[in-house]
Amino acid sequence: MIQLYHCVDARSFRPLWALEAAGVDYELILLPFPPRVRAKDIFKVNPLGTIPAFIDGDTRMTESAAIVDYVGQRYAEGRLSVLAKETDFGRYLNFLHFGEATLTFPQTLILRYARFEPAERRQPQVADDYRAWFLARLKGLETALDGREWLCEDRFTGADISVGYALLLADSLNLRDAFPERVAAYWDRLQGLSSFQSAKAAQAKEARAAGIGATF
Ligand SMILES: N[C@@H](CCC(=O)N[C@@H](CS)C(=O)NCC(=O)O)C(=O)O
Repeated sequence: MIQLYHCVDARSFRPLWALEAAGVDYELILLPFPPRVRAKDIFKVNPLGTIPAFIDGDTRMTESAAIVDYVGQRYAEGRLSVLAKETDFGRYLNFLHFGEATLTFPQTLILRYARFEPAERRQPQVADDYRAWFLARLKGLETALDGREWLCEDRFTGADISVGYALLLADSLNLRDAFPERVAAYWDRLQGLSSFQSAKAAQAKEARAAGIGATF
C-alpha cells in the first residue's frame, strides 16, 4: 500500500489531499515537526529528513507537487492531472510549480525568521520583506482566476492542490485578510471541497492518535 509520511499542515498535505481526491488507499504516517529532530527514523525513508516522503512500491518521492501529479496520472485517470493533449497542459504545469516555487518558498522564510528561530536569531525585516514578496506574487493568481472557478480545464486539478496548499499556509500565517478578492473566494471554494475536508479529517484522526499538535 502507498505510504505517506506527513506532518500536520506541512507541504505533505498536498499529496494527502491528492490521495483523498483520487480515492486511493494509503497509510498515513504522521510525524511531529520537524521530523529531522523529533522523528529521526524519517532518515531511513528520506535522506533529507523532510516531508513529504511518499512510497509506492519501488517509487520513492520527496517533492510534494510532483507527488500530486504522480497520484493524478497513475490513480485518477487524468481527472486530477491535465494531460499533454489537453488545452491547459502548459498552464497546469505552470501552476503546479508556481504553488511551490513561487508561493510557498517566500512563506518558509516568514516561518523561519518570524516563528521557528529562537528569539535572538529572529529577523523581523526578512519576515516583513517576504510577506510583501508573497502578497505581490498573489497578483498573478488573482489575474489567473479572472473568469475561472478553477485554474485549469474548468475542473479541480492538481494545480489547485498545489496553489491551494500555499493559501492554507498563508492562512495559518494570518495573511488571509490580505488576499485579493478572487483569491479569497477561491480559497473559500477549495476549503469547501470534500477532498480537502477528508484530508483534514484524516490528518486530525492520526494526529489525535499520535498525540501530535499543530505545526504552525
Ligand atoms: N520542495 C519540497 C520541500 C520539502 C520540505 O522542505 N518540507 C518541509 C515541511 S513543509 C520540511 O520537511 N521541513 C523540515 C525541515 O526542514 O527540517 C516539497 O515541495 O515537498
